[in-house]
Amino acid sequence: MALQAASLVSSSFAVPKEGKSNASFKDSSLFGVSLSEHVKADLSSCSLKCKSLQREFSQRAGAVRAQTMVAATPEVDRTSSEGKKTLRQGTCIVTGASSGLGLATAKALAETGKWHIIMACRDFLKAERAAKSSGIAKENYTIMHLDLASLDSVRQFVDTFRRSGRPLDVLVCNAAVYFPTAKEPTFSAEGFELSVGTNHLGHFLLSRLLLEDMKKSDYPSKRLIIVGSITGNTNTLAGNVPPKANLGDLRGLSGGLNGLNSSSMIDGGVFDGAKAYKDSKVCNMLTMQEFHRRFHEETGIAFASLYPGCIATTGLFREHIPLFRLLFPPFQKYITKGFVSELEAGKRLAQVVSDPSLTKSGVYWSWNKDSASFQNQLSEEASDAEKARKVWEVSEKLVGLA
Ligand code: NDP
Ligand code: PMR
Repeated sequence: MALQAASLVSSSFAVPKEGKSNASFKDSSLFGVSLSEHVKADLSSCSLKCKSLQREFSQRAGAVRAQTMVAATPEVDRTSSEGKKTLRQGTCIVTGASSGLGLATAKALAETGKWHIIMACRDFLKAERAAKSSGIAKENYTIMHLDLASLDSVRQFVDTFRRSGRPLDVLVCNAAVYFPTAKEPTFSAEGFELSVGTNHLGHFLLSRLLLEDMKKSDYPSKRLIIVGSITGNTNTLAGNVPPKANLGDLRGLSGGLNGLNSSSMIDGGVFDGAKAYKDSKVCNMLTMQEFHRRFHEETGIAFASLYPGCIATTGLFREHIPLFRLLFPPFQKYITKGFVSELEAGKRLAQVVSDPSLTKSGVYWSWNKDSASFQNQLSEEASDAEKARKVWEVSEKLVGLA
């Protein structure tokens, strides 16, 4: 199997009070309000010293080129021809680097020459084509198979990465799925509702396992980053578009999100794909803070989440109705003014990876209209330390770490 091979190697718009809305977005509605409703939106307020060996091999299942790196133990500093000490090339894993934000980030980082990107993707061929067509130099990336909807795949990815001999300096948890029009839940390999299973649980296991690798790295500025979102934050207008994120008492998560003996929703409610996505983003943001509390002091690793802006053109909206996909980008560009291009969003995430001014841990980054980064405020729920601890403990059990 090709994938196996790869794995080797504002405001009249009424902002409802937190937790009071139970309206939900279905395919009969657009932008979160029923098409029959009036949109009352006034938005005004609103180098590596490593020797790299690339093995090219073709596979029957589609001439897949898999790259594996055989890396010598790198030194943090190397001496340039002018005799100056320079930082070695860093290694950064980006999940879901085959499109959208992940791809743009991989490109932005690779272009600096300072990073080797491990593109951790579920579709090897797509990732290879994406890397090539966006012009990422061959020596600056390696594709490794990772399907976050399977915990076995996550473990296998970690093994593959370890066998590459590379150090791990930065991990970017970027991949996500969004099923806004689904009437029924779908499930991951282990039977978790697919959006929380992929966006949260898959990344939770991945980052927990790879923390050990990051601890070993001698890189001076190690970072673990998860892409959060404004839509999971109910202290914003965007976060108040129904259905709103709400993890409740975590009864569904504790039950395994399997839709059989437990609800497929974290709060134990009826399945709603848009809410499941937003809930998963709250888990992402809580996870980063819990990582910070547990490991920042000991490891020096900076743990952060971010909202890069509304990248309304990405594949994230592939499951949405065509009318939404047509109108969402102009809506975000001209009405909310929250739109950001993939290129710009990629630069923002790349900043969180490597900008010397963004080393703070336990924070949530956002950008203002002039594209300047600032430390943003999370919603009450997304900054609830007790909830973060509970999400962490329940997630540990679900992924087999406790
Ligand atoms: P895309 O759909 O373009 O990118 C998502 C990536 O995740 C794709 O590469 C996809 O792979 C990958 N992916 C999905 N499922 C899995 C899986 N099971 N295993 C491995 N990889 C998987 O969307 P975006 O670029 O917009 O999303 C990137 C991040 O940005 C997400 O975390 C999203 O929540 C966040 N975000 C996006 C915003 C936006 O406006 N677009 C706003 C705020 C946050 P494949 O190519 O194979 O489908
Ligand atoms: Mg939202 C300042 C206003 C703002 C911003 C920045 C976003 C971002 N959105 C805003 C406002 C509104 N949106 C308003 C007023 C509405 C109702 C008309 C609205 C609707 C809406 C829908 C239906 N918005 C959406 C959807 C989606 O399906 C997207 C979503 O929730 O995906 C989970 C979405 C988004 N709006 C955003 C952003 C960034 C998204 C999508 C991406 C994400 O959170 O990951």
